[in-house]
Amino acid sequence: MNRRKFINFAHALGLSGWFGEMAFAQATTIRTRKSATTSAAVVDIDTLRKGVEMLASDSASTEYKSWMYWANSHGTPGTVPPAMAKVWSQCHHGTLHFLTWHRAYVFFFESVIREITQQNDFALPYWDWYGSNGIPKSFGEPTNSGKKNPLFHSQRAFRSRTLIRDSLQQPTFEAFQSSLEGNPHGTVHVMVGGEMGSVGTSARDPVFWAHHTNIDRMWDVWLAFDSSRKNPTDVNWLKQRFAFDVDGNKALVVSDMLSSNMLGYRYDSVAVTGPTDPIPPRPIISQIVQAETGNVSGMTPQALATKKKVLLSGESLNIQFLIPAKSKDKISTMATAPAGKSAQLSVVLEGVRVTDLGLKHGFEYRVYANLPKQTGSQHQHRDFYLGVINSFQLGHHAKHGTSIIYQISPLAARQAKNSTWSISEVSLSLVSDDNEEKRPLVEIDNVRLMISPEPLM
Ligand SMILES: [Cu+2]
Repeated sequence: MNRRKFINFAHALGLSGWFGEMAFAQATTIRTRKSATTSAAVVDIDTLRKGVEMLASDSASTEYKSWMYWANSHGTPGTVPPAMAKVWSQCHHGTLHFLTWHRAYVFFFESVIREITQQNDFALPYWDWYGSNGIPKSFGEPTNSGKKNPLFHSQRAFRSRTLIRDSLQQPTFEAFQSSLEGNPHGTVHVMVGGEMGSVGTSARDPVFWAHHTNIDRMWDVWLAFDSSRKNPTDVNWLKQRFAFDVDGNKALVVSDMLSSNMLGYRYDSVAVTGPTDPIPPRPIISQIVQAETGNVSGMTPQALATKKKVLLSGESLNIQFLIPAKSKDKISTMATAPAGKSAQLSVVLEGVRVTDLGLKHGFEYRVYANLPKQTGSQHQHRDFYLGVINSFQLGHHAKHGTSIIYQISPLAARQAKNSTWSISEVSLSLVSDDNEEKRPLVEIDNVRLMISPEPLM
């Protein structure tokens, strides 16, 4: 029962004033979700071990209290039987409900563990990937006190990758959420690899729950940063309801989950620690394209340059669009004007497809605009960072190809002001931490430098 409902209930019973408040304080337990690597989390980790084992012992995946029911609720690699259509393969990715759906999902899973283990104080431990190195031991070791560790998963191919904190600097919920979903969220999925590395199987790996509990924590971290941070107020967003059982009784409405407190839990910390994001050097391998800027008006969307057939391996790649000297002023005015005031500059990746090897191997590129050849202390990561492309988010577009659009203008305006952009070129850097892999992981039909009267997305 949440606070608002209790207070209404108290009023109905004729309870009011301090008595209602006191009864509320006693009736509601706020449980604490703890970092998995702290000693405070030991009891919860033991409970989770027991719970996972109990869920796994029920082999009927259509049972609410079975391991595969919860894994399938997130995603399945195969087709969903009609009877389960409302509850399986429900995860929201790339939508405005990435954080909300996953908050509800984690909440109901946590309640199931609490119920079957009868540990009323249980709260899910989280994996603080910013503050700690690698998978927490409690999830990463095959055995625990001489017995098989239910939180371990043998199909992991853990590879370390760079975690970006820029999402936490985004001023709006929408921008925060979409940035967070790429990196760190998708990055950690790819980093763990194995079943965690693709949407259809990720929740089969127990570390999924510690990962998504920390993603949920990031929502609290973002809100706690300062009072200007606000959740959306859109009515349709607020009234969205997510159900997790076939009868639709285990359900939550977004307006009832706007803070973790509303759902009866808190986090032991909303601080983010760990090193800040490094600005990578501009990749050494460069593909150069001459831009055609002859009759650029900016009145209709227009490609200034196209690089055809780009193959991405694990090596970092820079694509350089050269701007002819005579057009520098014109392009610079267009690219650095505020949105709505002049034309906007974008880079569009068309026909992005993952190769079979890319699907199997996993990949991530951090995408930057106009990376300087040498970085200095005056540079900030967010002045160059556009986002990430990784196999977790691209996995389901693997075969048919998809388009990705990056707005260059807002960054270019800041870069021009800081004199880090020379305007004789626009460059797109795809930075990978996997330089050993030389075979193609991703194919792109066209990489275009576009100018248009409005932002393309
Ligand atoms: Cu996820």
